[in-house]
Amino acid sequence: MTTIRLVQGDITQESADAIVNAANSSLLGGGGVDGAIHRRGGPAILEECRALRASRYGKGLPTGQAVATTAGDLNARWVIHTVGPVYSEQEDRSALLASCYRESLRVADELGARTVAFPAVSAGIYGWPMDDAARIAVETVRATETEVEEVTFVLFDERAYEAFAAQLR
Ligand code: AR6
Repeated sequence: MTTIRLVQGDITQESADAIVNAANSSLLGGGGVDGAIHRRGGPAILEECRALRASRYGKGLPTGQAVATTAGDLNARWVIHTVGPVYSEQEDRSALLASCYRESLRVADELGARTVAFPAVSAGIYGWPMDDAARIAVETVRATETEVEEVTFVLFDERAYEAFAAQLR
């Protein structure tokens, strides 16, 4: 059984075996959590991302997939980069968002990570409505078979925290 915890705050201050980044397929950084992780984690993360682009992901990391790098100066052993879908009103992309959580946990299992911190993937710049993003996140983690013992959702503001708390009630 995986325990789910909620924390309100900045994920770059969290300690966990693995911290998940809401990246984009370029793996070369951006705004939001991605920017914060690269700023606080330092250049080692970007260096490894560039190497991954050069070796395995020349066309970018596909949406819904996940890949790990070092965590640089963060209080973690690894950063797991996942690419959430951009929200669309025309098309149901929720399977891709669920895949981000499932694939991140799969990568965590491969690494042997037992504690994993997630942000609310896609619920910022990518526009996913927070209540629905929280539902997909919690349902998917609950439904995934994993060796990860503790998943912490680190929510940036009270609104996000409340949306996740409602899913756990
Ligand atoms: N700690 C925890 N949560 C945070 C932090 C933080 N330091 N900063 C922001 N959030 P977003 P996305 C919240 O935009 O929607 C980037 O440019 C934020 O309030 O970071 O998946 C990437 O490179 C929101 O609730 O990720 C991509 O291009 C949630 O984290 C694109 O943004 C996710 O917001 C990805 O967009």
